[in-house]
Amino acid sequence: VQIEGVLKQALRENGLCLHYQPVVDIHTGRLVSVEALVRFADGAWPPDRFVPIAESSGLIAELGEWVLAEVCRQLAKWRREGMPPVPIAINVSALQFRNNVFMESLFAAIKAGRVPAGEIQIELTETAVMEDLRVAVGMLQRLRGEGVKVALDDFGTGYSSLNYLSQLPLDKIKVDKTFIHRLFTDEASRAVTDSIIALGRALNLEIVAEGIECREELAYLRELGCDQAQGYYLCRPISGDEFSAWYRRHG
Ligand code: G
Ligand code: G
Ligand code: NA
Ligand code: MN
Repeated sequence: VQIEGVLKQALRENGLCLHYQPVVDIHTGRLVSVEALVRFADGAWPPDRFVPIAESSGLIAELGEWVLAEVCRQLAKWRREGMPPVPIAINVSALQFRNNVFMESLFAAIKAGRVPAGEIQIELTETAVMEDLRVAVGMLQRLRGEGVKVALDDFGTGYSSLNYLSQLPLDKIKVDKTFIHRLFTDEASRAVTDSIIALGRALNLEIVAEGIECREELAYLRELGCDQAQGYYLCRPISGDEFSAWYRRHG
């Protein structure tokens, strides 16, 4: 509806911004990477409202270009400030992954030296890779070949079959936050979380728990053998400047 017009304007008039949410080593608390999360600068609409509209209206290509350019700009700014390199993970929707526009822009940016491949990571959902496994495997191999790490996001909410997971050249899986939220109230969520972690370990994948909101969740996941953690308890998504201050304090 009207979001489409507002988004189009925001894309042209610098009305969007990225927030960054740290992912830390669950044992040491040290920073591993940050996830980029797109926002309206004035907070007008949340991303779970406008990203789907960007997709249905065709603005997703432009949004993806903007996100990639902004990530490159931010990495360069942090580097100028003397910050040690921190990889930024970019969310890529199923549509963006399948229509290739974003992926080709990413490869072009790396090739042109606009960003070091090791400083970009990709987060994909199960739906993005499920539709055509053969094509997805090819794309993941290309990313891997460049040195771009790939995470399977919201893991456990899609059609996770052991068969496809073992065929995918992935680096990490992110246990969906809905399981983490129900860890101590729902036996089934705890069982699912336990088995996702066991599966990730068996396949030699890095395992990230997202949506951690309290100390008890963090401790439980550490005990279970999770590798990395992300969530409001550790740090909310914050601006690039706020993040460099956080990193200076936190290491
Ligand atoms: O930021 P928040 O936690 O509210 O994210 C809501 C949803 O929007 C998540 O599913 C997230 O993956 C998605 N999202 C956030 N930033 C981007 C982006 O830059 N590109 C795409 N495709 N999705 C994003
Ligand atoms: O789909 P994806 O996993 O990319 O979505 C990430 C979303 O999760 C973002 O909207 C982010 O703001 C949100 N998020 C990050 N940490 C927490 C948390 O601890 N609790 C909740 N409820 N949401 C979180
Ligand atoms: Na994500
Ligand atoms: Mn997620």
